[in-house]
Amino acid sequence: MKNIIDSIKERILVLDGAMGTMIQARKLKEADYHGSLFPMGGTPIKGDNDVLNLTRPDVIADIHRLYLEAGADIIETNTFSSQRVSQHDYALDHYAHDMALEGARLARRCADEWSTEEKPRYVAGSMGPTNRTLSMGPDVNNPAYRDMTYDQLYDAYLEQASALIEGGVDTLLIETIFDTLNAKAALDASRHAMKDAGRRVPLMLSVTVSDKSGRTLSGQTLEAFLASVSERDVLSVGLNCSFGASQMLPFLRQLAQKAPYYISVYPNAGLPNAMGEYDETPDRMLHDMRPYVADHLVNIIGGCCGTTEHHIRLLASLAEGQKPHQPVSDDGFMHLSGLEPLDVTPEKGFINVGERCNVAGSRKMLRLIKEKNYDEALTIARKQVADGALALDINMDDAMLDAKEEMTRLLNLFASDPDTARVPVMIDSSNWDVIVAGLKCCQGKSIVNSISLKEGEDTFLRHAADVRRYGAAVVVMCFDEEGQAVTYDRKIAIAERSYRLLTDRVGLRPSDIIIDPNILSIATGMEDHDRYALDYIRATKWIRDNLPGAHVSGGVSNLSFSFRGNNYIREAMHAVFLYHAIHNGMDFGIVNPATKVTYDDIPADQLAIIEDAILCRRPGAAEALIHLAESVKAEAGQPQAATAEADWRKQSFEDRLAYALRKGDGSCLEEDLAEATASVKYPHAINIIEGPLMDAMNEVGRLFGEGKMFLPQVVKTARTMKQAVSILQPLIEQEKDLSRQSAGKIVLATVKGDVHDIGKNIVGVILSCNSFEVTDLGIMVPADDIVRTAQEQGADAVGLSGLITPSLAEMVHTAEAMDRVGLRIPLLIGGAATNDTYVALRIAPKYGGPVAWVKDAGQIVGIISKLTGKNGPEYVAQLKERQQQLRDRYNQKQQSLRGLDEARANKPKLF
Ligand code: THG
Repeated sequence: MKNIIDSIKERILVLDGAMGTMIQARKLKEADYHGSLFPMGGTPIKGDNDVLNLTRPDVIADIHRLYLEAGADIIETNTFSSQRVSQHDYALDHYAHDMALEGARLARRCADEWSTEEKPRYVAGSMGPTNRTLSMGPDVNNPAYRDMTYDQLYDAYLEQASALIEGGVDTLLIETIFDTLNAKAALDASRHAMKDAGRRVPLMLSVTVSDKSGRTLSGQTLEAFLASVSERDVLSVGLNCSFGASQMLPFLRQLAQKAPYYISVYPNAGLPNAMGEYDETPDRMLHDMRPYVADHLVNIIGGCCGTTEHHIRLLASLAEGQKPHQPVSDDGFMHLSGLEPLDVTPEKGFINVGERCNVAGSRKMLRLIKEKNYDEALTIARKQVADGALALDINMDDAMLDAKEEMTRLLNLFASDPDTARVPVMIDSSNWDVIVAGLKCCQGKSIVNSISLKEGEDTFLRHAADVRRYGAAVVVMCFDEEGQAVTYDRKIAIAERSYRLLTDRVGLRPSDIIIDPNILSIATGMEDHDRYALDYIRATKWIRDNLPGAHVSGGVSNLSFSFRGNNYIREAMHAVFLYHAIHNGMDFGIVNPATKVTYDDIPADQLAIIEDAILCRRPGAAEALIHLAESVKAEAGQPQAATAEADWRKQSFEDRLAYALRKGDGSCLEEDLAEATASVKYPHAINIIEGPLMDAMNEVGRLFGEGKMFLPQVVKTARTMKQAVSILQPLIEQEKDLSRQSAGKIVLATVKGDVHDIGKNIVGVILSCNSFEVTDLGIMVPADDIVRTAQEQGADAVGLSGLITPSLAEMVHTAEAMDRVGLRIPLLIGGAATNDTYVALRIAPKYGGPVAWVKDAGQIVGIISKLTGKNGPEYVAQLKERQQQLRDRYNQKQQSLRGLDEARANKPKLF
């Protein structure tokens, strides 16, 4: 029978629809999930869909059959969360393997029942992203913190992938990718599982874009994502979940234009409605999917959340006989990435890599890391990017530092700063463990700096295999068993030997190889060193002419070590050196991006002397350069011209505060807030929060809504807001009328399963400024903790926050828990996922006390005061009446829709 690779070449394949929402629709009970395998009691496991592979396989098989019957060529195993990381929430870590194995066997059996020679059916082993993200930490106050390591996730995925392969899947589908680093761990584990099992299956990747900017949750653009996974043997890439089909079209187009793979798409049944449900009809979805097929953008189509066998049946008819997408061919160029892509094409010219985050190359960096002043270390990285660095070299090698720990911390910290994380990193260490630790922190495609033949071929090949494993590019230093190459002949001999080993033995793509033929110091007083620069430049030309695809790099500042302290001469030498080296093919360089001297700036007489020394054009050239250096005054350290970046300092303090928040730059907050508090416009510190700071936050909200900012940027903004508030806090305390009593006690929490707390933090601040005593339980708070705290504190109200759709269900759950213990205090609901229809329909009926929806932070004080004030009962009655109206209206609408559906169903068929 044809395998999936044969079939995908011939026609558009149909993937099945949603599993999760199909299971939900069956309204299974807690007991169904337990079956006879797990005794009732203990942690509730209702909602852990994958457990049904073990306890209700009949239900899962039923759904598989519906999809097969509807015409699906590929069915997905019910194993989206069958790994230890996700199962930990249900205390079922130890069953993860069995869930995956049974899930695969079940799907295999069903597919085989339906498979025929003409229409073979395939099984895709579903691997979801887990409930944690490696590229972003959950702690707003400690951006370098992560709640999971790469290795932990890798182990979990290895167990899952091995079980899926054992269960007989035809392909592994790494899906709903919201963080490329999670996906890289899944790819890494999948390949190892295949090797262990001795059976290779193709890999399918499916990304979910989380906002209108078309980026992943962790902030990567789709092109950056493609660069990150380019080194892998991938069958298809595509998009799933995200939004409905029509909104996904432009993003899928981008992928189809760039990706040298087959293309898949399986959208949700529209956008979630007020109830968090998906209700786009099959007809509507069919209509929205037409352009994908008509424009030949896809090879695999199917459905995600909310789709049913009815959707799939129509998609199968849509795909029938249509011409599939023809993947674009690989352009053969190097593609690096951070949050954004860096395409190393000939037009790019020269890639300057910032050298300043190197403890061995900067006294300041060393001091900052030793003092654990990471914030300032980050400002050095930011400045280099602002100065135009296209990538950043990072080196933590110092005898007094734990280089592995510092590399991990710094890369995680940099990853949390969207301006810095935009560019790829070059992980620089002479200790291999440090490099591997660094690679495990990067969602982008990074550069390893470096490997060499210094310790012989075995080590070289082992390191190179790691480079490939983690999907990086690599710098190869021209060293071999005999040491560093200083002459032209040895440089090119080692370059060639390294290149052959990497391309022939390791299978690296030539474009991922960067040769470094060693930039060594000239004019040191030793005649042997006179030819160093010239030999580097000649070797560069040879490499570019003879090793196709390979790039050439070097550490430029090495050249001028003997002129330390004389920055003018150093910079002039670098400019001249680069001028010639770039002409001869050098296309990467580790440099100080803030360099001010350019080739054209150098007076002719000086230029002649410097050029003579670098190109070794005449005897005595080095001496002449040393002489020149002594005669020119060191002009280093001149104040920098005001850059555009600095212009914002000239604006009003309101504009400066707005800028600081928008950029997430807290460096001038102290100064600007001092000015604001001294101004008569804002008599009280709280007025600054309620005025310019809230305005700026709203602006950020608007930009986010329009897709002009993406989530990591918003998180940074929130961090800056927090910083501003903590600067103002002492003043606010002072200004509080001391005789005034507490206005009430409020317990706040972001519900379980959700890590977002930007809005909630602002609510907390506003409440405390208005004399409420706030207990903020933080993020991911289980219902029981919220209930207990509210009881212990005798709280006057509880506020729940959530940004993602699943938080809605968790809020209902929390309301029920509050009701059970007899709480009747007001319950306030807020956050981007919420709306008043949902509150009225699903939350309010579950709780005996008043439940109010808080549209945004600005409303909080008004609503609480009304609820708890002297006309409280009246307000509550109004609130309840309004909620009843909302319920009535909703039910009426549903009824009329149902009527329509029935009318449609009964309509006699005319043709
Ligand atoms: N090839 C590759 N990687 C490299 C190098 C190379 N990594 C490190 C180094 N060489 C490139 N980086 C630097 C960084 C700083 C300096 C030189 C090279 C430098 N620093 C000032 C000095 O030492 O005088 C420090 C001044 C200060 O403390 O601020 O010159 O060749 N693959």
